[in-house]
Amino acid sequence: MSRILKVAAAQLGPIALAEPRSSAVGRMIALMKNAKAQGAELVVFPELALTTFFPRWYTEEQSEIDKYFETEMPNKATQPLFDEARKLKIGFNFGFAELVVENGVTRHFNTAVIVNNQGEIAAKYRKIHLPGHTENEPWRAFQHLEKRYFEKGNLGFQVHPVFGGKIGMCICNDRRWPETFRVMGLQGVELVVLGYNTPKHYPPAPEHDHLQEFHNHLVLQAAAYQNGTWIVGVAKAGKEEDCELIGGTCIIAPTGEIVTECKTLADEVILAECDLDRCKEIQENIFNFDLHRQPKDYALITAAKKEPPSNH
Ligand code: CDV
Repeated sequence: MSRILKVAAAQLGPIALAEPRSSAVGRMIALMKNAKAQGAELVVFPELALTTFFPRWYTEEQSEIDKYFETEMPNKATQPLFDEARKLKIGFNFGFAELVVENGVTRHFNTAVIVNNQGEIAAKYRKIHLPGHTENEPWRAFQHLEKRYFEKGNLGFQVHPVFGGKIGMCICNDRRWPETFRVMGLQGVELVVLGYNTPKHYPPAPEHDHLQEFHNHLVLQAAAYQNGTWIVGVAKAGKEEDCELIGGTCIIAPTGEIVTECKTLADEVILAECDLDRCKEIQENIFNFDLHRQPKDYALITAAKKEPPSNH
């Protein structure tokens, strides 16, 4: 049986503050049809794909923020996306803000799901590395309030037996942390799918603004190589309200090479034939964990950390 999985990355251009979910879903369906026409079996969308990136705005009104969250999935707004996927027999991955009541407690997560080609949710991930801050910081050109509006994910970094391979997920800031990928690498991951909303401007260190695109590819390429896995990284790109978001959507081979990359900052689809057996080129050689890893010397990595200051 072929181990080649045809994967599309569906970059989204900006989503305006006033843009309804129905519009975002309509754009995603158009991209899904385009991906299917290119032969894709799985199409990957960005983080928080249904709305504008709302953590840019501060409010103390929880009800204002809860408007950006989904209380069920699929729901009325997203059902057409699930229906189209089933009709086209294509799988997809996308991110959304999830509001759930678990054991009587209301919880807010930055979530992504993998949906199989029957339109059924096959796997879920909740973002673990939440960047930004918790209080209003008016000196910033825009806020980044993920630490205020979300809590840390509670599902870990799992690897799922779907689409004939071992597939994992993470979301945006997670990709900057080597541990994210190593935990999945230790489970033999063959494809990691992730979406991101990365501003060009980073208020705490604006001297790094010109490096945003470089850092994006640097971490993704290193992670692919060091774990011998395919990685699909998908941006929400372009000028969203007053914030420039980087593009750079790409598909990376287990050798760390970028196989294909978006050229625009708008809605765009790229595709690669991902031969999952190519993971062995790395996983059985230079990064053969059984032969060469030295975990006893890495103990500090999992030691307890110091508590951060309250507003970070
Ligand atoms: N959505 C994100 O997680 N964005 C962060 C920014 C704030 C640095 C990122 O790592 O791209």
